Amino acid sequence: LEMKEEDRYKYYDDGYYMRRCVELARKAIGCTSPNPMVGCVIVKDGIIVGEGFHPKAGQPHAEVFALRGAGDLAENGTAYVSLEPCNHYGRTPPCTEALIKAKVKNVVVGMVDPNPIVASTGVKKLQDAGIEVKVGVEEDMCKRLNEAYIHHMLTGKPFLTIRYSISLDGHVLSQLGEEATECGGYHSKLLQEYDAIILPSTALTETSLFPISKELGANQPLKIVVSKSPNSLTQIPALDTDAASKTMIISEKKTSLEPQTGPEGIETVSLDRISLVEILEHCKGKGLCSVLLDLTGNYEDFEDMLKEGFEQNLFQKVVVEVLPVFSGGKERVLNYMDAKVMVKNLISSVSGKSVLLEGYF
Ligand code: AOF
Ligand code: ZN
Repeated sequence: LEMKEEDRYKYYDDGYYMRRCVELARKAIGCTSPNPMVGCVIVKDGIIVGEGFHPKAGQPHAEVFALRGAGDLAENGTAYVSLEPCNHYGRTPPCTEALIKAKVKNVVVGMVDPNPIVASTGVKKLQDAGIEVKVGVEEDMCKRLNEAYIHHMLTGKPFLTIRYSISLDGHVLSQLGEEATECGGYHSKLLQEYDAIILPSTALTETSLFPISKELGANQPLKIVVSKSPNSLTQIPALDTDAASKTMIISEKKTSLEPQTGPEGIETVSLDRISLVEILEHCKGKGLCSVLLDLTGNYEDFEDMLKEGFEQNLFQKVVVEVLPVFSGGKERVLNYMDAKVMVKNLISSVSGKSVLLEGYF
């Protein structure tokens, strides 16, 4: 059967173009907070004539880039957007107006924007202008893409994930799987997704434990270092100013770490008792939308926070890496509480030689 190249695309369905939107949106992982990640494609006669994604808060929205690429070809075309087009003047003008001006015929939306100043008004505005709008294509995928943004928008609190590695004999491990220790591995990618990561004090001296990409434009999450013992903090090597501005040290008052004794340029916070709720409050105050509690390295100081997190339902998500090893030795388990906690929507995947499990609370 002979098929012209351009006809090939006519057989793609809405889901195909929406998945492309999500793929485009993910190019800005870690860079858009507090804004969502959004991707957009403009399709004319089955062919993608314009593509775009939202690169960073303050910069134009996905639709603007896609419409720019499409030019006059947008007229009578279909716009696919992973999130409902905005209908307000924020840092940028409303995308609904740009779509109406470009005379698109159809708009296909992945999910409604939970932002109360948008929340379905974008869809209505387009419909009122005579554009046919379809909502909810690849909705689960679009929601997962922006799980932190949605949670933060609806609750005003940062999205909190707990991560750790375990062995086949069920011990919690202080190290990661081989592939995960390098930049580009799943761990490094995960760190990129969060606005802040809570780490044990060993993370400051053993930087290899947290392979954060230094690539230009890569997200540099705030490192919140938790330490109960002041000794470990005096051993911190001088950090460059860039890293220092992205590091915060949390200690307990009884260890009497005065702010001025902290390494230069690093914000130090001392609390009566190290608590996850208080750390989250600090993050909220800084406008951070997502936080990762990472149990890598010497995480003994985290025990109270684990109890607190489970008892007070503070976690939204768990990511567990199962390593192909029987670690033997003394048993090391998560010490949190007696009650049973179930997770939902479990997803498993393979990362190098390890298995990754992700679930939601
Ligand atoms: C879209 N397309 O690519 C994004 C949207 O301050 P602004 O102007 O950037 O507006 C931010 C809000 O716009 C954000 O909270 C969310 O509701 C929406 N984000 N909307 O149509 C996009 N990033
Ligand atoms: Zn917009």
